[in-house]
Order: sequence, then structure tokens, then C-alpha cells
Amino acid sequence: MAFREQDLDALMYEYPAKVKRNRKKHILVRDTSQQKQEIEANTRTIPGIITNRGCAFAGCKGVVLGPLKDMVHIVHGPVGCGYYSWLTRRNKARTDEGGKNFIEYCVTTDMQESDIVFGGEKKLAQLIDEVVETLKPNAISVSATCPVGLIGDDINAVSKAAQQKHHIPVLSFSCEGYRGVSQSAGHHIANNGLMEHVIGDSDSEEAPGKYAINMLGEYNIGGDSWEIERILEEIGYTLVSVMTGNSSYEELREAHTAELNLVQCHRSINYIAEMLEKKYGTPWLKVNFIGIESTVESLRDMALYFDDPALTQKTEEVIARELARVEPVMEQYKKICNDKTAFCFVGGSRGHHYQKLFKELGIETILAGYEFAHRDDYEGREVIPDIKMDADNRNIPEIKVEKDERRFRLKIPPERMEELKDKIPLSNYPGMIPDMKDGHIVVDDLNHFETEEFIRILKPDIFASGIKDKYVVQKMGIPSKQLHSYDYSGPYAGFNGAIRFAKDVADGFTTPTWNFINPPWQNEPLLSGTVEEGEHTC
Ligand code: CFM
Repeated sequence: MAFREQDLDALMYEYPAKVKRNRKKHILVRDTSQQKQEIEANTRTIPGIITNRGCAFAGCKGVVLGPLKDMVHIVHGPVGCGYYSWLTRRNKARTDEGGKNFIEYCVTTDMQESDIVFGGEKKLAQLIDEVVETLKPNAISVSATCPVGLIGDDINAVSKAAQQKHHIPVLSFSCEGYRGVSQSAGHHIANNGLMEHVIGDSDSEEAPGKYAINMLGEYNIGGDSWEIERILEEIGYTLVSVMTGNSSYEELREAHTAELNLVQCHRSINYIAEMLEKKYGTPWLKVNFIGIESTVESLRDMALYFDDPALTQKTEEVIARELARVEPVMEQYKKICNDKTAFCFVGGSRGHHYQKLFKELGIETILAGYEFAHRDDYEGREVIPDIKMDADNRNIPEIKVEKDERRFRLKIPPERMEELKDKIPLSNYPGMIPDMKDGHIVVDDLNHFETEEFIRILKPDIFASGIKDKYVVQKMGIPSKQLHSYDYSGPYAGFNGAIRFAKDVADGFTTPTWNFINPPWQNEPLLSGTVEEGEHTC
């Protein structure tokens, strides 16, 4: 069914006028006849609306810092903030030979009422002492939760003193949950801290090998980066660091030596990508390793950047071998998935990245969106100068990064850079909207009410989102795929990941479970009543 802009009014029938006006700016129906379509994003969710978003603390400690395995990440706050950010994101990490791995630990100051009243700085300092003594990490992060900001504990001063006392880096992050409008603010805060205190903090001037790259915005959910690394290493790339999946403080210190930065998740890490370009002259390339075609395209873009016949040849050899292996398997699953439709609503990049993989299975994404992305993730980076700064954005400190006169080096000549920009997404991300088809819907910060209404009207065959809405939708009889945690499956990236995804999705359609589930409304109406004559009782 074709959905039109006018249909939105009917969909929002329950909303008060003010809410309706607000939400309409966050939803658009793709119309390619319009040169430019604008969407509102990265603004506050209206109180009372059930959003899927998280908080700034989640974005900083949970998303960007959490995967760094040789660090201990201290949660300064009530025990709940520590407990609920403990292993809830599937950023996997292996212990390297002789290396440190604290990923399974939950370390928190467990603030009590007396700490809230009298301050928690002493408790934090004691905890840092204990962590250094018992775990001996390579570095420590301290992340602030809401009450810490409210009572004014100076985590910077405590961390600095601890750093001097123990001679290991103790980094503090003022990422109180209420800063900004979502976890996106936390990404920015973490990016700033890593750039200021970690990246480039080593004496190395040379990369450890040929075709040296960093992989930014890849968090090894369900083992994704291991599959990407398998491919890149076979081709001959030297992976200096991954930010931050299965990575470490020690790896990140070397990141300035790379020749190119790949950006998988633009939303969570574009700040570091930009700062690395400014400080060291390292360009960044937007890649997407979700889906076979996207993986092939990204590998070819990388080869074009390095422009070395041996690398290009090896790239093509690996692509040809992998395609011959995985395409026949994908064909089998395609028979089950073909001609189906999907909703694809995930955090800040997967709502876009997974559309091509769905397409390879013959599944059309008819509604997509992000929980917390910004306008540039929807409309492309050229809108950045037009994005209005508001009070929430100003709440996140900007850091000033300047050219490192000693280490700055243009990795390729400016003319070649300009030439390449016409061919590959170098220092650019065109966003989700240009890839959507006419009549398809883009929704920012989709909420539970709208989820149910869009499902009622568009009846998708599969719903891709997260834990908060998965089971509600599954009880409607619609297969639901968690694209944050992958439903405990994965990897979904690269060639092997595409096959696993295809299998999981096909299993979702064919499981006999659906024969045993009858949603209540299929058997009986939700409400029934009779009209009888009689006295009013109210
Ligand atoms: Fe980037 Fe992510 Fe995402 Fe994200 Fe996230 Fe995640 Fe996500 Mo969940 S960093 S924006 S804050 S790709 S945890 S690994 S799946 S919402 S789409």
C-alpha cells in the first residue's frame, strides 16, 4: 500500500495538536521528485512518549569506552547504572597472549544516600586505589552518572590525583545521563576524551606494517570485527587499531600512525575521524561491511585509495573467492525471503546499513529510521553547516584540535584527494534518505505508539529493532529481529556474517512457532459489549 504524507494525520489521531506538530517534523515520506527532504533529529523526546533512546552515560561508558579491554571502566554512581550497563551490549573481546581483559567486570562506586548528601569523591578515590592494587589495568576510565553532576563531585580532580599517585592514566568523563538528548551526546564526550588523552600518546612515528588503517565505529557486536579483520588481513592491510571493538588503550595510542581511517558507524565516531584528519592529515573513508555488495564496494573503495596494483589484485582475488562461496548459499535463503517487506529501526547507523543486506535477500525496507542520529546521518554531511545549535548541543564541550606540526603529513596529494572524492566517499557520508525509495517512510525516534500504528497500516513481514519493542511486535505474529544484540547470534558483518543473517532471518519466517501462536484478536474481538435499555448508573 502506498503511504502518502496526508496519511500521517490519520496515523497521529491520538496525539494532542502540539505533539502532532512536533512528531510530523520527525517523519517523512520519501519523494524523489523533491530535491531535498529535511527531517528533524537530535532534539528532545517529548516527555511521556515511550522512546527507544538511551542516555549520555550509555553512549560514553557503554558504547565507546566499554569495549576497550585493557582498561577498567569505573561507573561513579548508584549501583543500578553499573549493573544495567554490565555486559548488556554484545561487544565481544578476546584476551590477547599476555594481554589484559577486564571486559567482564562491573566496577562501580555504588553510591548510597550518605554519598549523595556528603559527596562521593573519597569513595571514588578509594575505589581507584583498590582497582589499581587488585586488577592492575593499563588505564582507568571514570564515567559520571546523573547524581554525580547534580551534587557536583569533581571527578576530574579525583582522577588527576589518582593518576599522579599511581602513574597510570585515569581518564574522567563528565557524561551524566542528562547531558544532551540521547546516547549520542555520550559518544561525543567519549570521542573528545580519547582524542585528548589517548590517541597519539605513544612515541611511534611509523605504522607497524603496509597499508595501515584504523577501523572506526566498529564495536565487535556478536564478533563483527573479527569477520571484517579476517578479510582485511588476508588482503594485506595492517590494522593499527579498531575503535573500539576488541580493542585496547594500548592500540588506540598508536592510531595516529595509520594511512587511512575507515568509518563504519558514522554517528558514534565521526568526531574522532574529523579530528584525526585535522591533526595528522589522515583522511577517512565511509565504509559499510554489512551486506555482500556493500562489503565488496568498501573493499574496492579502499583499494582505489591505496592505488597499488598488487593490493587491487589481491582484493579482487579475495572478493571472487568469497562471492563464489557465499552467493549460492544466499540464493537458497533468498527463496524464502523474496518479496517480503521490513521495518528497520536501529540506533544511529544500522537503520541504514542493514537495508542493503535485506535487499540482497529480496526484502524491501519500507520504513527505516534511527533512534538518536543527527540530520547528517539522514540527509548527508553537506547539511552540517545548516544544523542549528541548541542549548542541548551547547551542553557538550567542544575541544580545540590543531594541526600537529611534527606529525601532520598529507597521506595523498590534494589533487588526487579531490579526484578520489568524486569516486568514493572520502571524508563524506551521504546519509540514509538518498537510498530510500519513493513512498517509503523515514522516522526519527520512532516510539511505541507509532510502531503499532505503522504496523497496523503497512503490515511488514519482519520488524528489525531492539529488545524494548521486539516482544510486543512478535506477539503480533510478526518475526522480529534485534539488530542491536543480534538476538545472541552473529556476526552479521562481512561475507560470513551475511550468510548467518540470511539464515537467522529465514529461520524467523519458517519457524513452526507461528503455527502455535494465535494472537488474541484472531480468536475474539478485544472488546465486546451489548447495548441494553435501563437506568443510567453514573
Ligand atoms: Fe553506532 Fe553501534 Fe549504531 Fe551506536 Fe548503539 Fe550498537 Fe546501535 Mo545499539 S555505536 S550508532 S549507540 S552502530 S549500541 S554497536 S546497535 S544503538 S545502530
